[in-house]
Amino acid sequence: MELTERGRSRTPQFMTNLPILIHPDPRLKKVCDPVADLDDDLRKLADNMLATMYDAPGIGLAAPQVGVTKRILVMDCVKEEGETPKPMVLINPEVLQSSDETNEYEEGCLSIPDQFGMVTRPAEVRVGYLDRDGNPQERDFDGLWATCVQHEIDHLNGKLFIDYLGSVRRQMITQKMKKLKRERARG
Ligand code: GNR
Ligand code: NI
Repeated sequence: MELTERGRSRTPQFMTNLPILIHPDPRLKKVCDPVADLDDDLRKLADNMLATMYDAPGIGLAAPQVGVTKRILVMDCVKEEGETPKPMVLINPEVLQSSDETNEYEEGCLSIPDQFGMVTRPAEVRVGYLDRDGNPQERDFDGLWATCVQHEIDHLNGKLFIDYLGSVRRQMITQKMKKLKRERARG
């Protein structure tokens, strides 16, 4: 496996990369279950999700993308090389408030490789969640962070960015992904 510069610099050896599910997959369409108690296994899962995200590389990752249908997401939208990374773990996240102002962003998804589409979302959101230590937090996100956290929370509700596109474009992307999966399965 080839590590990116980000992956090499940020992924300690003891963390593991997890395989990322490709759309279409029934696990990507499920409404995920809330985390009832945050134990060491779930903390380890979150750490492995961060390692997987940095290695991909991506700016966010939701548990269903690695086959775990629980309400856990990780993200780090610090994009510039050389800037201090800001890994975040959000458990049971909930959007508490959304701005009327919207942002349009060309979104992609690690579960829909190499496909992109414009999605309009609230420009700012206030999100409540439990952090990695199980402490309740409330935080305002804007810019790319706001887009990303809403994209990830959508995953926890079985929703993908292509669900915001027209049905013709969505079906075309889905057909491409089916073909990609067939090719990968053949090897
Ligand atoms: O890495 C990712 N980039 C991205 C770009 C625009 C909007 C959302 C995202 S999230 C995506 C990683 C991913 O699929 N997370 O679920
Ligand atoms: Ni995604």
